[in-house]
Amino acid sequence: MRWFVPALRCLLTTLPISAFPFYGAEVARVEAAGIKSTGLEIAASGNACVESYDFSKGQPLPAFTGHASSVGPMALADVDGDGDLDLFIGGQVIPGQYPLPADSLLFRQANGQWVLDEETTRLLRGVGLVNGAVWSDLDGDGFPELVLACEWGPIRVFQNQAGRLREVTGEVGLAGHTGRWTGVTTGDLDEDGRLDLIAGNWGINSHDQASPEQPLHLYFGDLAGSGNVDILEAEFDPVRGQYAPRHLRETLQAALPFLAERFPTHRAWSRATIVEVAGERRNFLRQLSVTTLASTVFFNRQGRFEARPLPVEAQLAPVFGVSVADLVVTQNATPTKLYRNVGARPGLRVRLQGPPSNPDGVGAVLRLRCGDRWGPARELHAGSGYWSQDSVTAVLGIRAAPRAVQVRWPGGKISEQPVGENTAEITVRYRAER
Ligand SMILES: [Ca+2]
Ligand SMILES: [Ca+2]
Ligand SMILES: [Ca+2]
Repeated sequence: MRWFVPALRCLLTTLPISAFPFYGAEVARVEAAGIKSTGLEIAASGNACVESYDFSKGQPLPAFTGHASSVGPMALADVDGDGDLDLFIGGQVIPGQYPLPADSLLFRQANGQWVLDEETTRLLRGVGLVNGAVWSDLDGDGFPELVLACEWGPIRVFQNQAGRLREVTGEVGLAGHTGRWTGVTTGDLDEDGRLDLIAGNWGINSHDQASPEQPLHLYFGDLAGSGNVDILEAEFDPVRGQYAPRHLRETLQAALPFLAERFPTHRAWSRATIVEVAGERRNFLRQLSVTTLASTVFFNRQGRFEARPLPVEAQLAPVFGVSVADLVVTQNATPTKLYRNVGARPGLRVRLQGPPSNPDGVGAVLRLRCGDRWGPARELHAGSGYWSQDSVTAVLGIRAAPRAVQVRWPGGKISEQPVGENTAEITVRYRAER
């Protein structure tokens, strides 16, 4: 079964994750020798492969090889700075084994063919339940970092060292911010030229609460001895200072019949801790924790990230799509919210004309100089969060007389183009000799 997700994107962002067995779609023009133009990759379930679609011929192209994890988000960028786009394929879940971590993949283009990057794919083995992925040049060296929104895990960051990835989640201060992250994108919210992270989470308007002092725990393991993964949701019992099962005795008993014998009364159940519920199977029990459920901005402070929760309106429901326009957040069953960056106003439309293998300039970082001051950095993404994708046309805010647009192309080349005072739209072309 396949879904043509883009046509349904507005609808799908309002639906819960459990409504669909998979998701993920990526639209970018991919033009290189041997690779068909104007491709659309579609994530599919079943054998968990990815297919591309040739719009010009109206037919599917050969599929990417599948793997055991169900495909989630995808993101395109020129990872190695050689001019063509490379494809990250996120593993969202291993069918039937939630919440065990899934594998993700990286394919690179080489001589017009997609080739599995085995070294990076090894690095991404068991990387987590990936709900969102974005390539973004967080350190400004021309090579995009890989940023992953992981459910029951952190926002993971892989630094890109001239095409080779290395995980720096701990070094940049993100390891402790575990959440049920639903999506991630980047944008320069404080206008310092460095790209900040904006990450969707489940919000704080539910019975689940989490903090570093009192994390939300999920216990899982083969409790019934059946070879399957059983899950125990837990909540903190402040009276006994321990974690207790959150569900009613009857509910859990249906899945774990031995509980009826061990806890014959509701009174006994009311005093049960998670460890007691697991009983002699406690050694099979594993635990995941989240320290925050707030959708959060992480400001980029030169190698470290500083967390700041989004306003309370963004916390009312789970966030399933994040896009920087100003900043658009789509939530489950609530209207899409637009957070206006009050420091800027809509202005100059900028379209890039990149090299033939990356015609839209995906991965380029744009800044507009007005008067003597550079405005916020804007990066062009192909894929990011959960069923959301940014436009390849950037609209850069104008607050004084515009002077010039600077473009940092994938690979690090920088070009600058003058802008007239009354210009509404310009195109910046990539020139190989720069
Ligand atoms: Ca490349
Ligand atoms: Ca970088
Ligand atoms: Ca910034």
